[in-house]
Amino acid sequence: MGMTIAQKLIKSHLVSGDMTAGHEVGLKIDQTLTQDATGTMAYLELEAMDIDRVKTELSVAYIDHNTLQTGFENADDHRFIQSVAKKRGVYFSRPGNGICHQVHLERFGKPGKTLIGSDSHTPTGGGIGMLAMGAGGLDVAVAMGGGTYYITMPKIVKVNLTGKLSPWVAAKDVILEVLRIMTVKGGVGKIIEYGGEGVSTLSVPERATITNMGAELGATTSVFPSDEVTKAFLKAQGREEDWIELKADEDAVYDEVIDIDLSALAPLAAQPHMPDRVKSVTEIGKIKVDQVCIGSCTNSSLLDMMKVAAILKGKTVCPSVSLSIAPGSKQVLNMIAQNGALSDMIDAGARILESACGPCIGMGQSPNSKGISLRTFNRNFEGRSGTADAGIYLVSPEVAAASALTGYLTDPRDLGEFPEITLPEEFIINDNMVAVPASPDEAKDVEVMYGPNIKPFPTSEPMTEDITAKAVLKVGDDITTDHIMPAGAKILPYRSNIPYLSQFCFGVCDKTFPERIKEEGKGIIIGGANYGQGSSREHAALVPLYLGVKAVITKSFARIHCANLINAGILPLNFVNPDDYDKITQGDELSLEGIKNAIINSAPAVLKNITTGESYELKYDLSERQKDIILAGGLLNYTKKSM
Ligand code: MIC
Ligand code: SF4
Repeated sequence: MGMTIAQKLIKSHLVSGDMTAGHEVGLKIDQTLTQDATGTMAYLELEAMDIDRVKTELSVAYIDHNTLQTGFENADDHRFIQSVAKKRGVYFSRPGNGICHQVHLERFGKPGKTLIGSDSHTPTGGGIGMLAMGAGGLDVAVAMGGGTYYITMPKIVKVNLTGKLSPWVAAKDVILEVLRIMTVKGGVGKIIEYGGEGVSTLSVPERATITNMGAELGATTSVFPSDEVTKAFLKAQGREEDWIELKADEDAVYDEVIDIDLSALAPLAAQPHMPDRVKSVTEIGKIKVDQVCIGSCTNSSLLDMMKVAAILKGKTVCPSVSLSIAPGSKQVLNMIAQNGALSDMIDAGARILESACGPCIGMGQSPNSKGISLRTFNRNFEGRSGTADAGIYLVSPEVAAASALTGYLTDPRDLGEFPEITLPEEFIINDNMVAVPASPDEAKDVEVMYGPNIKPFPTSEPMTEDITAKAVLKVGDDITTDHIMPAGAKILPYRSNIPYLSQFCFGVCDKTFPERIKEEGKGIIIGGANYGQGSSREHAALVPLYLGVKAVITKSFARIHCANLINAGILPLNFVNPDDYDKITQGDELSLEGIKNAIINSAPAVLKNITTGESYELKYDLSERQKDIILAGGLLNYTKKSM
């Protein structure tokens, strides 16, 4: 039987397990990336594992998230990461060099390779035929040390593309359409593989927009074939030798097929506060806009910037709109500086930001009260922008630029003739902002620099026989990691200080949560479906661990967060009967009697509600390896034990 691209990538990196959907497979990881907001933890973990030199083919540490330096904290973290990187054999992409996913695609990614990154948008690399996945920092640290990365063998969904995008319709509209069809829960346990004759009409940056935002489907990753288009892109990056061809076999069998006719798509937007609340721009209508932000790892390529500049050229941003633009990398910024496109943006009144995540993670540019902000980003979760009552719409660069000019949500097709942009045959290549690590000899003398804000991460204990605790918090469906552990300019500088961060845990849902659980000393969280969607931040598990969360019981989990809970030694459980969720009230006294033995013996788990006298059947989806991790009290304890 023929194979899909995803199956070929998995097979060529398979270390353990069989490739039956639902079974655990262990994969060899060729490349890793970290960013600074998750990187401090990842490198603290690497240090704790006492790994001398990384063992991957390539590991890169990027500084792109915490670049607003309003105190010493972020700069100290950057210095810490730079020093560990130098010592342990990791390339270091300095602040200013760009957003990790954009730079990695341009300069380092290779078709056919595996990549894990401590950032959920690592699947961007799927745009050039990599098996690229987001993971918790600890999993990335283990992979840097040469360890295996484990996933549940996903089902493979083919998105069959036909036709060609019409003028003013963008790659962003393709992924918004996939989100509309599949929803933010629809990709869990799946790899989304793009195929069909429409693929060849999409450039690499367009493919990368699509695989990037595939993270919002909850998918393990997304992948495109590596073809002549990929080859041309790598050649233009001076890396033709990195190209290999990668395509699905003619007789490959998929678990599901979704057909999308590119020619039939129209400009779309995701409405507040979920990336799958998608409607066409015309259906939503001409809502007044206060702010437009263009950039992020989804839409900050040279192609995107050139389109935006062409739309803005010779015009003025509407007086009631603030337009900010962050080109995705130094390469992009430098190229638009040299070809004059930057000047067109500046002339129109755009506020040019550094090449970093910026407003996407709430690092500045929070909208006004009740503000409407159109963003070319990938997430519009409540509160993420830094303004609690703002409404964020996710759109293409075309819709964003057109709306910045008119002051209301605008279908760019109203603008008239579409500016045809073609990618250059050669990009400007200058990797001078990537610091090469010290040689093993020199590394001995490199001192790792810790700042006073870097606190040890919380320790966890081996699992107890029983767990008895209150349902200290009950939340609904689609709880994101931005609910559990918010980001933003005020909180992000404390990513290496778990005790400080803990004051903000679940701040979006219930500001009293940290105080209440501290009073109890421990607790169980009750959640709905798709609990923990969004970011890879292991802080969303480490902070609850620090506060005393022992178990999280939900209707279902998002992949990366569930792995992070297990790594932290917090037990993830699901209701066998989802209706039992309704029978638990926040504050109920709960008991998981004999849970340790149940796990050891693969016996059913039962939750007793001491307050109501009821019992509910629970299930857990843990491999033997994951059981051992939970029993040991987390991956760090488990790794130390097995060393
Ligand atoms: C995000 O887009 O939510 C982030 C910020 O990039 C996160 C990582 C983090 O929280 O540091 C992600 O996507 O994993
Ligand atoms: Fe950065 Fe936003 Fe991309 Fe996350 S989604 S990596 S915050 S640009």
